[in-house]
Amino acid sequence: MTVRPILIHPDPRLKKKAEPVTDFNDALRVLSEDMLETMYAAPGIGLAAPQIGVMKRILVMDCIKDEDAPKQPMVLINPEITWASDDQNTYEEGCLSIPDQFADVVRPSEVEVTWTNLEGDQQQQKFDGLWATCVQHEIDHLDGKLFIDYIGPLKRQMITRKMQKLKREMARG
Ligand code: K2U
Ligand code: ZN
Repeated sequence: MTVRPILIHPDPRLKKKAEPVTDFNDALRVLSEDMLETMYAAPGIGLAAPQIGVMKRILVMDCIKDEDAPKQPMVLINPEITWASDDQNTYEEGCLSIPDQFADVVRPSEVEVTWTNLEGDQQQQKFDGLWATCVQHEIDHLDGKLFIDYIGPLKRQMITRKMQKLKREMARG
């Protein structure tokens, strides 16, 4: 298992649409394990493959925030939202690819998602609460969409400039 580096916005790979997964092989299993290890190490409650530079439609989630509770890791391959509630929730979102920046994002409070699991079986589940926010945030990543795409252009530009400065400083080491 390997903790992989997480791409920081702005990065063209974070704006590209990821490709459907077609090979359910051991490499996919290793990728999902690396994604879960990278997510827990961040720490985070979700991670999408494009965030580690892999342009494949796979995401991992574990929105159990209580450290003492048992972990509930989920691996969603080729996920699709098949239903979304009219009722909406506002959540102050962050992103592991846009560190230390937060903004209120309004999303449907409940979604139904279908996906394929690592065994290649079709799954379907309704998510609500933080799980609903997280799965929508991660599926957005698979479509090259970031939470800052939901905020005004001025705040988005300010955040992008902060990240460009951060990357320049990181490059200097
Ligand atoms: O995709 C990511 O960048 C991981 C995101 C997932 C997420 C963002 C907003 C709301 C829910 C999930 C986070 O950075 S994981 C960090 C985190 C931890 C607890 C609550 C919210 C976000
Ligand atoms: Zn994110």
